[in-house]
Amino acid sequence: MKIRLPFRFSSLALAFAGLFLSSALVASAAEPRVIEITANDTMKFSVTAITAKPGETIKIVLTNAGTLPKEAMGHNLVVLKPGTDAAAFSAAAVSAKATEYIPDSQKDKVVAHTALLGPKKSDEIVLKNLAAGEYPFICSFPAHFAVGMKGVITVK
Ligand SMILES: [Cu+2]
Repeated sequence: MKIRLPFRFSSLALAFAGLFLSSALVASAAEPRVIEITANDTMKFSVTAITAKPGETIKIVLTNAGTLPKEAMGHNLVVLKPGTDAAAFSAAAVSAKATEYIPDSQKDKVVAHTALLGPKKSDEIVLKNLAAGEYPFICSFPAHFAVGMKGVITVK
């Protein structure tokens, strides 16, 4: 009995270590990397370049840190498919107020988008299992793209 005890303890310890290790791995695979982006009344995204690895899942949290009303200074973050003409998307968005500046004619170009946010509001999008490519992102509120509310997610 005395001889077998240490063996039992060590195998138990190993089993526990294995459990901890596998649950840690599962947790890290399930938790996407979070990228916090703010926008404000000066019409700028705080982050304009994001890099990710193919297969990675990222969560983008957009916060409108401004104070002006949503009707005058709303912000969203629209991730477009690689190769999309972001200027054309932005131009079409001007007449899409009813759908919060996501034009029906361009919907097939959208990977994901946040809601249109008024002051002090946040929304998030999760981009799962990203394929390699350069994904433009813009704020599609009228004129904001032209002023520079744009960026790119590079997956490579
Ligand atoms: Cu904007």
